Amino acid sequence: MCPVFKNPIHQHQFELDGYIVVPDFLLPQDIEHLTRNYYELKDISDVGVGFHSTSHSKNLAYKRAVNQSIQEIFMPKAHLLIHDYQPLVANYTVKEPGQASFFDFHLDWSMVNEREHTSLTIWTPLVDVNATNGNLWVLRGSHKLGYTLRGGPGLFLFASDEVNQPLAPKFEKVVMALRAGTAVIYDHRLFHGSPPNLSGERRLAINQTLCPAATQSWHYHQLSDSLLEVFEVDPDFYCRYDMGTRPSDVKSLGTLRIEPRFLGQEEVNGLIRGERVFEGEGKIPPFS
Ligand SMILES: O=C(O)CCC(=O)C(=O)O
Repeated sequence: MCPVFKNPIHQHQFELDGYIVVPDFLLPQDIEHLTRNYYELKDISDVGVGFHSTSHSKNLAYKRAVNQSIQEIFMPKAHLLIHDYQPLVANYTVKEPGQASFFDFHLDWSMVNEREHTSLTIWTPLVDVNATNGNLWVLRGSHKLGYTLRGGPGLFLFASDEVNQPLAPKFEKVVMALRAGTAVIYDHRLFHGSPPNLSGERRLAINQTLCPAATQSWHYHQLSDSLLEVFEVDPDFYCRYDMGTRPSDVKSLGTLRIEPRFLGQEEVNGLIRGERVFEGEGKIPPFS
């Protein structure tokens, strides 16, 4: 696979751990702008409870406006760090105060053919985050678990034969305490999650997803326990798509028969081997 990062230290860390941490990815004025933007664009159909993301909205114009306004800020900064990658979709992830904002360990959708390419997310909180207000957790090194396929409806997680079962506790859970504007850039094969926001304030963060520039994005849709359909999708698909439905306005590449081997939450959580808090130690200079 082609290297993702321009800086070999970033690349080495990314290959080893499945993520890197970039302090000061956003400047204070970016944080202020993106926070104001969330409230100015705010969609009235936004569910507004527990954990919610602007990607859950049914309002296409709203999703496109969110996407564009985030990409304008994120992509020039991403290009300083990352080789030739294109934006797929960007959204705000929001945790309202309360237990319902818990988002347990999971994997994001596959967005490319992961046999050949690496897609990723730049996750950046717009407020300081810690164990109380819904910071990010990652399972360090879990991008090496083996080949999986992920997609909709919901967040299905199919594990190939390369993923030995039963799963053993072998990955360290890293609990990130981060300043606002710090980016966690993670491989889409990396398990991550976030605890509930038990503070009294809303927690805002941003997800920007990317894939290599010359690469076709794919979306996997589950038709039955043993059948997936694969679609070639353009970046705007991720705004247009009516979640939960079979994609209708993109090219189908055909179906893929699989031996049902789905990983449940209990098995995923069984991968955790201990816990460590990351508070910025060993951080890598941002744009060197
Ligand atoms: O914003 C968060 O707390 C986590 C978001 C997340 O894990 C996701 O959108 O996949």
